[in-house]
Amino acid sequence: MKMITAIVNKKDAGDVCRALTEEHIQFTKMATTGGFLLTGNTTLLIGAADEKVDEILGIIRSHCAQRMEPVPVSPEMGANGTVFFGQSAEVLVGGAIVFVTDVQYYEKM
Ligand code: 2BA
Repeated sequence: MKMITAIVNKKDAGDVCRALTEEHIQFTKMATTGGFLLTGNTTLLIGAADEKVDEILGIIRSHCAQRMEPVPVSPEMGANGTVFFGQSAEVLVGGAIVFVTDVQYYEKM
């Protein structure tokens, strides 16, 4: 058995969750925050039989998109006391960040 931990852009999370449910794949959904951009994303925990992993990764892959997201910039004070925003930057986010780990033991109590 494997544990799939998928960090999904919140714009894609609804589609990914719907597609997993349609295929009767169980998951737990957590509201999480990216450490760099400090914006919300969704982390899915999916316990799955080894032979289901490729199918699940395919579902996640086909419902996630890569996007350029702005990096927040701090306002700066101009020489004449006016406040302005420095040059904005962007980073490429997602589609999804996925970790697949071995499950040593599983029991439904
Ligand atoms: P964030 O930490 O908010 O990062 C958003 C995007 O910012 C990242 O996209 C990456 O393109 C960029 N980025 C992150 N840290 C950076 C840094 N120190 N310098 C420059 N750019 C940086 P993704 O790589 O697609 O990651 C999307 C989200 O997935 C991340 O949101 C984080 O919540 C999670 N994540 C990514 N890699 C991870 C890892 N190794 N372990 C745990 N979570 C991870």
